[in-house]
Amino acid sequence: MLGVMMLSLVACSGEKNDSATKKEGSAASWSITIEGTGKDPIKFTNGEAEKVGIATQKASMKDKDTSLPEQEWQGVLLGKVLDYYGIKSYTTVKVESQNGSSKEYTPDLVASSAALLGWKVDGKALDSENGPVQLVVNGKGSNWWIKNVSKITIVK
Ligand SMILES: Nc1nc2c(c(=O)[nH]1)N[C@H]1C(S)=C(S)[C@@H](COP(=O)(O)O)O[C@H]1N2
Ligand SMILES: [Mo]
Repeated sequence: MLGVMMLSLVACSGEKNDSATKKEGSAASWSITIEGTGKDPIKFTNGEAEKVGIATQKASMKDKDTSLPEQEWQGVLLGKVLDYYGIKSYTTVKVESQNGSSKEYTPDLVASSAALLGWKVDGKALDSENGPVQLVVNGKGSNWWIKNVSKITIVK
């Protein structure tokens, strides 16, 4: 009986994953710290991302006057993540990588659908150079696309 149930679960889970440890929708386990909320730091994980709601949308990077080829990204909208945690008023949102490089984003951009915390591009999980999670900013240059996102700071 249990065997049958497990089999049907496997059969029903949509997407195929490379490894049994990977959850559907998320490429891998990851964690991003959200600070500056006035409360304890938040541990935003791939599991929480599924609760926020996974988005699949096109994005293209700008390079000088041209748009690079459109890619299909899977991730969560940055604005939706902040909504999920009830984070409302702020001056900017700072997104920081593992190596400490960062950029600050305006409330308008954060609330728009252009800013996505992405972990999959064109159906493939990000490599270790860019991922596990990269900030994707549709229509902006590469300096806006922070790789290896590890911390988000709410600047009040
Ligand atoms: N983690 C991380 N992401 C980053 C940076 C960085 O130093 N570290 N630099 C930014 C800048 S200024 C640029 S121009 C692009 C460079 O990305 P590329 O090497 O893939 O062109 O990454 C952006 N994202
Ligand atoms: Mo850069």
